[in-house]
Amino acid sequence: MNDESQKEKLRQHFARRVTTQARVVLDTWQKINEKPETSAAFRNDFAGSVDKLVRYAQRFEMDKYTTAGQQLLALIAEWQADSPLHTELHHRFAAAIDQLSQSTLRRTDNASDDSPHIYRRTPVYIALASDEMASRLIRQLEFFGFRAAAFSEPQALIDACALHKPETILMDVNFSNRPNAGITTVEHLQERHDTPIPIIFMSHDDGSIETRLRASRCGGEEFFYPAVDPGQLIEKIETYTHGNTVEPYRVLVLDDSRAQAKFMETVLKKAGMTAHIITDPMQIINALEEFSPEIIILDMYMPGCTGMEIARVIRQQDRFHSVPIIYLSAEEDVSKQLHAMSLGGDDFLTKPIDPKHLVATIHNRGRRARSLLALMIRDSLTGLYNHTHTLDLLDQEIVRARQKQQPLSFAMIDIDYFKRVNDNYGHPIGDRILRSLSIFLKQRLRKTDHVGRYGGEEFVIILPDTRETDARNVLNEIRERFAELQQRAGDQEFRVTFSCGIAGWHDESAQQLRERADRALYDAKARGRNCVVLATG
Ligand code: GH3
Ligand code: MG
Repeated sequence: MNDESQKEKLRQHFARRVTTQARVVLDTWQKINEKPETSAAFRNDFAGSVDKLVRYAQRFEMDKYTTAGQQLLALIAEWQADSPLHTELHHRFAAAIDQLSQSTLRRTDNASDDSPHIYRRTPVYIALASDEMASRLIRQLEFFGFRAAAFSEPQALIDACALHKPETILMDVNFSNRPNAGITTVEHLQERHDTPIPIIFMSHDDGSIETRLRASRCGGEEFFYPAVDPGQLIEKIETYTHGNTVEPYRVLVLDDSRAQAKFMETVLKKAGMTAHIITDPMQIINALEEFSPEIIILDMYMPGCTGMEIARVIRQQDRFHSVPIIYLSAEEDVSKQLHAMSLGGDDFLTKPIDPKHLVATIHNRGRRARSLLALMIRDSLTGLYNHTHTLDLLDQEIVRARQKQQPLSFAMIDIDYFKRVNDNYGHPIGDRILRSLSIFLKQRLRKTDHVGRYGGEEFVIILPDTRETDARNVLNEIRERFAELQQRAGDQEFRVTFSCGIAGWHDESAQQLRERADRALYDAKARGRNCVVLATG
């Protein structure tokens, strides 16, 4: 081994020590965070672990960790020994902890041998009248992998939004304990932003039409009255935070005029879409296969064939039966346009094309097509992939794993004693738990993992490029965290656990892989539930 590579090895060795220590800090924080009222007991442990982190990080010159650790030390100095952490300091800690966990995530991203990591999103701001409720919500949200921050004064919230625009704000109509101050604050706030921030309003005592109207006019997307249930709230927040991760639409354009095709390409790319251009109608079959468009734009008149004829051919393939087709032509005659639409088209745009009109049409068609597709492949209760689609995905991932010579893991999850949950608290609460587990899984797995609802209270996860031992570690972590969640039914609280079986793919058929995971799940149940078991052989 030469000098350089030896040095690099040493560096990596020490780097791992620092990241391991950072995880110890994060774990200790977790204990404090879960139960602030008993946090005094953990103060010294926490201080000790942060101190060690700073010393390691300084020694090995890992600046991000040093800075994050020093920030924490400064806050610990403000935290009186033997007393619980108060709310304001708790928030400041949460921000510093967040920085630290970001650093550990970044390391994980680079390291090739690390297991999947948690995704953090842009923040959710909480502006309520009650501080106590705000910190309870933040803890819940953190469990689901959201970053949340609470505010108690309008100006602080407005400043924070200017600095870092949140994905959504949960706003009490009586924010900061003044009647309607929440609405007034939002009205001010929205004036400063080009695109409005989606707001979730809540009110304990005012559900009148006047208040609801005002809230809705300033960007209120939801209005919770009289009470807000944390479970429902998290579902709503999940919908607004999803909006930002919309994949660009894949648009196929067939136009024999190269200039026109280029023009369309520029407009579409500018609007953030992925465009694929062909000028020869005979290329259409190839393009469909390779590009797999979500929307197709066809010129009406081309040498050799018409757009309508091409549309007919496209529609003859099952896979493209519902892909929207938009015609382009100079045709002003409405009856001819109608005729074209009856032959499998969905819309008509006349040349010269107005870019704004083009983009709006594609957005409308694309959104509808996606939501129809979602109905076909997703389970309506949880929004996860349904049974059939999950099986399709598993087949695809096995092909890919074989081609790329990569590992692949398959996990099956089944909620423990779920029948009792339904019996004790009712079916709607059971449904809520299914949704909560599905959000929990989606938040904590990588984007490339597929989560499906296999049946009733059974879920499956496909983890591409993941060894079974890594998959086990990830799911075990998720299992522990999920079991800690307080579930609620009215004023009763209870916990729910799940069992999980995992099989790594060993060059076998999808069915064999599923059977092995299923047997491992059965073993997990037999071993007393609330555990993760790896399949054998
Ligand atoms: P085990 O730990 O052995 O898995 O026990 P269990 O009670 O979870 O298993 P069992 O298979 O006996 O019961 C599953 C229950 O899940 C029965 C069914 O009523 C419930 N269930 C299935 N689908 C849904 C659903 O969509 N919503 C609700 N609320 N309950 C469901
Ligand atoms: Mg069960």
